[in-house]
Amino acid sequence: LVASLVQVEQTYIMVKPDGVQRGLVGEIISRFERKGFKLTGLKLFQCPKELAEEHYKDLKSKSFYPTLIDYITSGPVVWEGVGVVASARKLIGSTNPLQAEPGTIRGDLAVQTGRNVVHGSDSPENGKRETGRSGSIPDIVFLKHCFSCSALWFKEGELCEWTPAQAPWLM
Ligand code: RTP
Repeated sequence: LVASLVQVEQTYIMVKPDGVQRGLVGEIISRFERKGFKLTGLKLFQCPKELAEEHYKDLKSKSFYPTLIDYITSGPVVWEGVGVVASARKLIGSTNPLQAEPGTIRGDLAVQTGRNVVHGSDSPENGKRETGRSGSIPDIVFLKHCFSCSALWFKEGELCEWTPAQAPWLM
């Protein structure tokens, strides 16, 4: 058994409806895979209004809130890894795609703030709130089972625990 001492985080990455409709799911997932993060949960579904309202409750006073709720409907994925929350935000780029750097997902693939193709948790705390997982999970070789969770976007049993088959260059 090999245990890892590094801090592992979880983030909730949502491919937003425009990303799904534009066929960018594979491209966005691919960027996180190539970066080296581990996919632990993936599902495609129509987001209920109540869930969208709970997810974006901090933005309730904003003028764009109603259109934001209308916009959000499907396609969440979860990634975990060392520093994945901050790293994912960099891969995603600025909220306004016109300010997002070339090379970032929004910088390369989006134009409008209201159609910015992807979401990423903005803190480890919100990563836990959105995925149901938190903190460092020992990286135990040969252990593979469904992980229990209950959070905004994932129900108990919807996240998996797995160890990459190859050498652990990446988390
Ligand atoms: P997200 O939560 O979706 O990852 O986005 P973020 O942190 O980069 O930006 P945030 O300020 O939390 O805004 C959440 C989402 O609301 C939409 N938005 N529209 N029309 C507007 O001025 C406006 N501002 C924000 C975007 O879809 C943004 O991602």
